[in-house]
Amino acid sequence: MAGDYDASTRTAKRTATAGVIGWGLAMVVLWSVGAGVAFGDPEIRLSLSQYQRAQLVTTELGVNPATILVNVAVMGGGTYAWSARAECDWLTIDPNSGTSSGNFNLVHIGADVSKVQPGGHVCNLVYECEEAINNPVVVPVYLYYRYDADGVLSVPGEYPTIQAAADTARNGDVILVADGVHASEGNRDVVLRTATTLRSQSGPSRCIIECQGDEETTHQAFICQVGAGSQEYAIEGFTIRNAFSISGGAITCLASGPSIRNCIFVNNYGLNGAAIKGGGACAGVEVPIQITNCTFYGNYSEAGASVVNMEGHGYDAAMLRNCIMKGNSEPQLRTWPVAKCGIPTIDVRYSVLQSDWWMGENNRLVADCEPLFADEGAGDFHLKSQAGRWLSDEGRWTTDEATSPCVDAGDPGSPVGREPFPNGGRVNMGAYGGTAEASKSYFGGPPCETIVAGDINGDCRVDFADFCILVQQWCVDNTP
Ligand SMILES: [Ca+2]
Ligand SMILES: [Ca+2]
Ligand SMILES: [Ca+2]
Repeated sequence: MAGDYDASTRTAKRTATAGVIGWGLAMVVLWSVGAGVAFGDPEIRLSLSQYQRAQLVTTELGVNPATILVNVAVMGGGTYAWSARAECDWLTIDPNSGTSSGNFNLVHIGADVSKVQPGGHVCNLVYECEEAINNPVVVPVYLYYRYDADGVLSVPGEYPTIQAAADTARNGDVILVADGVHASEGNRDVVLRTATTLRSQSGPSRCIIECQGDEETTHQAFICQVGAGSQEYAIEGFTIRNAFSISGGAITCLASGPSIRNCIFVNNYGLNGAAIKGGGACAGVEVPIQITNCTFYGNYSEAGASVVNMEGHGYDAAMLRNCIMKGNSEPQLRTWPVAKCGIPTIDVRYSVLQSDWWMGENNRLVADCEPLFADEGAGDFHLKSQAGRWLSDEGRWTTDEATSPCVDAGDPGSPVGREPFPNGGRVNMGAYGGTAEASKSYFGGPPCETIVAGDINGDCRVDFADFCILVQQWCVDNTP
């Protein structure tokens, strides 16, 4: 820190007074003499500037971080008293006053973590000297209070908010979010700067990011600023609703390609892209945004796309698999050419769309493939099934009079995951596909009472259909 003194305020003040008495010219002469003795107006000097991040870091619960040292002096040819104070209660300053005749005083800056919760914090440190022309000098001090032993940052168990966890997370960490409707500051407009997987505790029916955005106060859910070349990371198992944004979407990916899995996007609004928006720098993004088993319902964009809007993302921009889109404004998908970046691509497979504007491989239309949600008006996007549908509120299975065509209609190459038996040996489309809440496969009768070895799809027979699944998955190894 030492050796780099804050010259910015000095320059500004000098410019302001230079015209009055030719002070500027006089100073040039004095400085060029280089006598090493300070003349003129007294001035606070620090070995720290607002352009250097003063960081305090601790990784254990209740343990204060090591202090950092800051030199403070008052230059000006006399002896002056200075004092320092914090604009918060956790920042400690020792000593917090002194006198300087141009000599530097050493000050220890620290944090009392008993006054804060784990997470990221910032506090202004204010140095004052009444006679100084640059009084007061204010510098921000950052505190990273990371408490974690296992790489899983629990919200709110260990960190009060998702943002607090994200502020101290490292690449490869998991932020685990407890069930509930998360509507408060710190749980929306969350900026992710590290390749950290954000996961709900028990899926999208129980973990809701309620953005509560409107024209007056815009809010998004997550803004990914992880950067190019970062390792893989994911956003998994959330319902994200009621975002309202002008330039972004419910999830905005700035030069950043997360995997977005098992999420439900409901009633999000964005002027230039509603649910997911990709964009930012066009170079160096080698990882596309991978959107797998997501459900999009009732999202609306005026000038962009309601589901995925890509701008200048370079490379293969977005890949959708096993998704269901219904009741969104047109267009649902859109790419925008950007100078120098070319036109980004969106690749959609094994998904249900509501118009044929973007029909690709193995996609189907809502018109001939009505997804049969349990109760879309009430926000229940489990698929109807005669063999079994999970009732999240009651914690039990029920059956319907019809079975959704989205059951067992996902990519045969996608893992079936934790889908309960009978699962058809094939993943379902939509947000519950591949999870323990996936609707069961119906084969014209009640599920068989005993599981027969070799009956992969669960239709109670061992036949060629099972053999086909076996062949398709032959030698696939999903060992973590
Ligand atoms: Ca932990
Ligand atoms: Ca299935
Ligand atoms: Ca079978």
